[in-house]
Amino acid sequence: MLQTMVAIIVSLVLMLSLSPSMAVTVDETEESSLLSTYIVYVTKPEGGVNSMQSVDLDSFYQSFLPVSLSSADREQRLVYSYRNVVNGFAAKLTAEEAKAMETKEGFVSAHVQKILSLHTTHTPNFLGLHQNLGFWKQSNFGKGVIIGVLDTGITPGHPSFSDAGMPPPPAKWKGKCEFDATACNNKLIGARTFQTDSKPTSGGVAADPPTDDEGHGTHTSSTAAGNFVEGASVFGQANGTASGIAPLAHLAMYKVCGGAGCAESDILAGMDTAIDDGADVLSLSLGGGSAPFYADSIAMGAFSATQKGIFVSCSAGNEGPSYGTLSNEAPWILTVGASTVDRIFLASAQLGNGKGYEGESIFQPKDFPSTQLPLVYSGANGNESAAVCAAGSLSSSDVQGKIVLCERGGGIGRIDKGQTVKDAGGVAMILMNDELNGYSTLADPHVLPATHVSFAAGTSIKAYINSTSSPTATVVFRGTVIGKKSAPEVTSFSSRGPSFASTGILKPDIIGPGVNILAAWPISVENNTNTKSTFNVISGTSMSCPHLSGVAALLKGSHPDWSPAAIKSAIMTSADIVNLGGKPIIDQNLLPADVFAVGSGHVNPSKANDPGLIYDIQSDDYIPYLCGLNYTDQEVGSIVQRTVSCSNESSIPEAQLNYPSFSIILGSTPQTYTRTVTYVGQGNAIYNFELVSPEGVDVTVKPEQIMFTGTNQKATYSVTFTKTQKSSGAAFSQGYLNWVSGLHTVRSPIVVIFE
Ligand SMILES: *[C@@H]1O[C@H](CO)[C@@H](O)[C@H](O)[C@H]1NC(C)=O
Ligand SMILES: *[C@@H]1O[C@H](CO)[C@@H](O)[C@H](O)[C@H]1NC(C)=O
Ligand SMILES: *[C@@H]1O[C@H](CO)[C@@H](O)[C@H](O)[C@H]1NC(C)=O
Ligand SMILES: *[C@@H]1O[C@H](CO)[C@@H](O)[C@H](O)[C@H]1NC(C)=O
Ligand SMILES: *[C@@H]1O[C@H](CO)[C@@H](O)[C@H](O)[C@H]1NC(C)=O
Ligand SMILES: CC(=O)N[C@H]1CO[C@H](CO)[C@@H](O)[C@@H]1O
Repeated sequence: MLQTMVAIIVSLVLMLSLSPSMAVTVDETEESSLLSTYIVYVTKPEGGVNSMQSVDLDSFYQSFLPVSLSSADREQRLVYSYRNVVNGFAAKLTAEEAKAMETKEGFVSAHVQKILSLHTTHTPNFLGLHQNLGFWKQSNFGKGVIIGVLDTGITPGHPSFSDAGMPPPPAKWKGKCEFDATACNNKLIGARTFQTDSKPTSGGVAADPPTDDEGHGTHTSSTAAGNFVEGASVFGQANGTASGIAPLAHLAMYKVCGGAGCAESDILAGMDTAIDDGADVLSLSLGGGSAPFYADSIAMGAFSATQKGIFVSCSAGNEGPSYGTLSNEAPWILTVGASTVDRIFLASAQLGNGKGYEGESIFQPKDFPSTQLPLVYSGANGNESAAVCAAGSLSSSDVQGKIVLCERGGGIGRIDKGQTVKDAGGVAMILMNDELNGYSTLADPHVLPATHVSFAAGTSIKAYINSTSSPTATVVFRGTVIGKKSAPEVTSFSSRGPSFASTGILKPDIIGPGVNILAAWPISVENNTNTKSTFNVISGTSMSCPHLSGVAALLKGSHPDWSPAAIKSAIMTSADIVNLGGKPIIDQNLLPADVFAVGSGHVNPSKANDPGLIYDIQSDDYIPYLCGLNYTDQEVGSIVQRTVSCSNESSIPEAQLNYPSFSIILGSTPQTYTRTVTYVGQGNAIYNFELVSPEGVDVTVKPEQIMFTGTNQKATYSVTFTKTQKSSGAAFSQGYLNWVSGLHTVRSPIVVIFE
């Protein structure tokens, strides 16, 4: 988008300087090219915007636009009038016009919209959901719940979006279908496009149907709520019955992303509409990095959604494994990191010295011979672009008929590296990780026989190549293998905490399946075996987010009275912290993953359905929290959409929010926080605490026991954190607090960051 803008300006400058006679005709274009889409926040008019007629809302917002414009022009410039998500609008303005607006009464702030990016079968069973028993059946598969997905569009007619067995949408549903009348059904109950930058708009209504040209939105939608599809596979791998996590939930697509990314004004418009339409859960697999919540449109929109009882699940980002790389950090959002499942698409690199290294590929040719081939390292000549198999970098190397070892990285796509090898006459590729990605490998639809191996394996393979005058290797394809005991593992790309926007809230909240996820795909994925498929395997926190959106829909189905914070608490306090083998969850280095990687742990839907205790939060509880972040009254007011005076509110430190986890920034002064839990079990219950104190910290909990005699009773406890004398010098340390009854363990992770 920015690049396009720069390109337009550059070409205009060229045109103007080279052919002055054209100046007249390009003049208009030049003027409009200086218009940017601004998000403008204003204070609410008397009586609020919610009750206003659309025309009145439009004219109220238009009153902020330059008076010099004709009313027709003002109508044109107003891109979106927001009703629910924020007090504000999106409009096309020049920088001068935006500046001039600042003096208008009721103006709060304005900024040029940012462009956010996407965070790009077997998984229900991996999550303990089985078709004919337990929680899945009990939850009615999310029947009657509506999941709104904000993404790249959807593919109507795909078998995952069949409405077999689906009831009509609930009466409250007000959404629209912008496809041809027959494309929507009882599964896909709504589909709309919000794409201001892809085409001219009149009043913000785009003419394009919300078709998915990319694949991402079809994949995420079917992950959250795809219907059962038998015999789903990709290139013959992962063959089985595919289904979303909430296969009987309804879907509504809000297409807010296009080729250039996802524009803030469109995201806000999608959320605004989804709130009006009657969605129960919103799923956003996109983001734009950390920002204060008043400047983070997803956080702003999500607050309004949450206020209306809508659950919002978002991807954590793919910027890992470095610390502090999260998107979507607001405490009212469920922030979802990505982990592996126990299924691998096994392809082993088998060397001439008899050693073998396990790797992955989704493309598994049946006819690839197991005979040894000459093996070369692409970077053997010391050329860095050859080492990462950049396009054309191997054209002068002799790789004809050979198997080539390429390194990950250099900004070159993993599949593109294979194409480079193929173009240069190579017959196969071993793709080795860089050090940062460690043991996290991915199964890709490679264009030639290939395997992706760890950094450690790659280093050994390099040493082998160096040790002999005629190194050889081959790739042995072993197909789909299920039951990997170290799953779930946190994958390298999953963004890590701490949260910049609010370090006193531990993020991410949860991890879920996000690596090598099979789900619906619009176009046939082609490969050189000529296999066509309407499913694809891709990876990202984009893939883990809709798993959690589906889980939230199941919980909403089984507990219609639970607030978004209650559903979130249930998911977090019941999460698993061990893998299938009963060992601590590990990361890309095969080391125990820390809290900034896993948050509360790996989602366990059946346990989340019966959490014992809930840490609930009401919308108004966020006001003292936001004041405690030292936001101005106006900033807090624009998030919560009402007039707030922080000096009148009881401001609280971030860690005092009734959150189901603890993130404490600790100096020499002891700190005490309280939490209030609500009992959601049956009958009497006694809970005792179980504590693992973070190293270097003394933790005391009062009282030591809490008792309940009936459902929905509340109890408050306090926790005091004191730094002990001996300090290991670590930047942070972690532990956890469990409340344990005969039936439940309610777990809260603790992280203490040392000042
Ligand atoms: C998938 O499994 C089904 C049933 O087991 C079988 O009939 C079908 O041939 C398999 N498809 C592929 C592509 O392996
Ligand atoms: C590496 O190889 C590429 C492609 O052959 C070439 O363009 C580039 O100049 C080389 N770089 C160095 C440092 O030799
Ligand atoms: C290969 O061997 C040479 C000479 O023994 C050594 O300098 C070099 O570091 C080795 N390279 C690798 C990748 O092991
Ligand atoms: C807010 O300001 C107070 C007083 O200056 C300070 O103690 C506190 O740490 C600040 N909070 C945050 C989140 O920055
Ligand atoms: C703050 O409290 C004072 C005294 O109670 C009151 O007069 C004032 O209106 C309040 N301000 C806001 C913005 O609520
Ligand atoms: C990406 C890719 O290599 N696609 C190939 C899939 O197979 C067809 C038919 O053989 C080729 O034409 C494509 O190039």
